[in-house]
Amino acid sequence: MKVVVVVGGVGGARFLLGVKAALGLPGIGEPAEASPHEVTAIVNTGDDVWLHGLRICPDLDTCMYTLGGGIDPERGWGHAGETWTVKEELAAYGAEPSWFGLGDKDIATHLIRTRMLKAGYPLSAVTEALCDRWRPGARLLPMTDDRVETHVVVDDPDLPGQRKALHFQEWWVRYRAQLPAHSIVPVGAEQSVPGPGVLESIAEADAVLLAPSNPVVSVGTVLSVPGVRDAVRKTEAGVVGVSPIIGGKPLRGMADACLAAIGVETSAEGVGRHYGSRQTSDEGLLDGWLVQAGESVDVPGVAVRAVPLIMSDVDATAGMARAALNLAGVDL
Ligand code: GDP
Ligand code: FO1
Ligand code: CA
Repeated sequence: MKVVVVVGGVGGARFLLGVKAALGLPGIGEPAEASPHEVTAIVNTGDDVWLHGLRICPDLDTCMYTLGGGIDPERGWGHAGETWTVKEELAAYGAEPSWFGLGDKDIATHLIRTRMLKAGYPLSAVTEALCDRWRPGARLLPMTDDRVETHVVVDDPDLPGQRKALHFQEWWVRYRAQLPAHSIVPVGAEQSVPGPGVLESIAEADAVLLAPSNPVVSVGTVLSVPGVRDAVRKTEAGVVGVSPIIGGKPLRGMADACLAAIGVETSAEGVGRHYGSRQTSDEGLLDGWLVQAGESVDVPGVAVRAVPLIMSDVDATAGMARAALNLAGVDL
């Protein structure tokens, strides 16, 4: 069984743990063993940023550390047991940006990535090399090897009456998405091409799942890479999405600010309709849509099922993944 999952960071990574468990693949710390099942994650790289001369790939690292057992579970990003000596030293120099914290252990990842990128290796090869250590038990494919960086157009906080495009990280981390977004743009996406294996894995999948990731700056950015949306529309696999919105709110993070920017209501129904039906709409993606148990949602042309969607532990998440795979027509 080949399962492809479109993911961002925390929501995507936690969902991947459930997909692996649903397929009986080894969990964190368990030895790898032969399996007929294979999980491929297509990971958003629009959050990526150059800082202090280092290439940071938050969603790839969140997936890698989560599946590899190194994530800080409370923060949801960076290493468990992190120390912050370099951050403090940078602050003592007055080095900017001071609003983004790189942990000491995390910096080792960025040093290796940056060195390999500068030596000419594509991000996909760098990611594979980093995964040799973390052994996530799923293929982590960057959506593209090209530079795509999400920017957010806001009213300039320093120059009244003017607009300014901020890197997504500045909007999200520095301003906590509190500056209303006029638009959210994946800069570079139009010229980008899908990373190695991205289109092939979608075409060959038995099921394609859209994780409960941010619909705009995670799943939406992956879909903005030319060819990806088409591949999802055309695959013979069933395509099922999982709502990140429960009771009209994102479970964590500021996805509501992103949805407002593209004029989509923050509700399971709003996001389901935004993704749309593969059968009855020209741009739509979904055959099935999972929403939280008890919610009543209508998405024309899409089979909607309501199941518990809180990823409180791996067992609960595996239940969600089983429901998604089942709705995609896969018998486990
Ligand atoms: P990010 O890149 O770290 O922001 O993470 P993602 O884009 O992968 O996922 C963020 C989304 O995950 C948020 O919009 C949350 O609503 C959603 N999310 C987080 N935890 C849960 C959960 O337990 N259940 C569901 N259904 N969604 C969740
Ligand atoms: N998020 C924060 O809120 N503050 C930080 O200082 C921060 C640092 C950071 C470093 C490496 C990394 O991989 C992620 C980091 N994040 C931080 C999380 C991350 O930038 C955002 O939550 C995501 O990009 C949104 O998905
Ligand atoms: Ca992200």
